[in-house]
Amino acid sequence: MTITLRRLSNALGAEVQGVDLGKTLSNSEFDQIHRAFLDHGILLFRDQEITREQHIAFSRRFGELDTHDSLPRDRHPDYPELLLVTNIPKANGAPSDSKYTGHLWHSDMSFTPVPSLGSLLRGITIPDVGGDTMFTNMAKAYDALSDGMKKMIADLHGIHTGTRKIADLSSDRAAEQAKLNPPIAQPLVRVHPETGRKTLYIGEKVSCFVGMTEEESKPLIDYLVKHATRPQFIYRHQWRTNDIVFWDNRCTMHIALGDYEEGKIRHLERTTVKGTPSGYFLQ
Ligand SMILES: O=C(O)CCC(=O)C(=O)O
Repeated sequence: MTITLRRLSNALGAEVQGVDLGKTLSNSEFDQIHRAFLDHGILLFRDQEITREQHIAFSRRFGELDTHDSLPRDRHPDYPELLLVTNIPKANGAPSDSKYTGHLWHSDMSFTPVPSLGSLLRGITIPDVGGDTMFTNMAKAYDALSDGMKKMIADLHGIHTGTRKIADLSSDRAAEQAKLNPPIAQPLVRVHPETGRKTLYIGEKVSCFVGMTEEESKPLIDYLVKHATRPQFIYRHQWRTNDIVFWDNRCTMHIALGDYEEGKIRHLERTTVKGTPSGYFLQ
């Protein structure tokens, strides 16, 4: 296979062409993909008509896979390595638990002691219009801060929760999530373990900073999220069936826009590669 790259935006992302993820990649092909992942933060593979097993096998080359114990309602009943991101209603007609997955800016598994290295999301059924995902480059966002701001935030820790939009939460799901995933403190500035670059680790699931009240923290959280999501740091992905998007959770953040017509089916499946342990519990 001859692998070529096409950049997706000025800020981040590259499409990898000439790869069939249904086949076992040689070490040299894997190394090229791994290098591209570190260089671009997001990789897009189009036209990958692969099975669940092949999706899992490719993902596993990047590290141990999460079995989604922190999100038990959303995992595939037969494949714990797959997380469902679907609006297909349940058999009893109730709304899907993952209908609103990702509707806040976040980095995957930041609310757990083992935040994710990267996620591989496969588009299976995509609305004809919309249902896009936006990604932002958190290394560039960090670099663009003033020296004064960098100094001020250097030692802060954000408290991450698994909470999502209120409209999303049935009260039993909220209670279950809170029990499974107690609030965890994560450094606001992290060093990417493979590139050595500093990155901002913030998002809309951060409730406050350690040692500060929510009222005190909110203006800074809001500022940093607004700063990190400026257009110059963004790539907006328009999904097609059989796309696989692989993002680096250590240096990017993303949001599912929900910009599609109610009633249209949107079904994707995700593997989550485990990262290195990070953060500490408060109690
Ligand atoms: O559905 C999407 O576009 C993104 C889903 C998401 O945020 C996630 O899998 O973490």
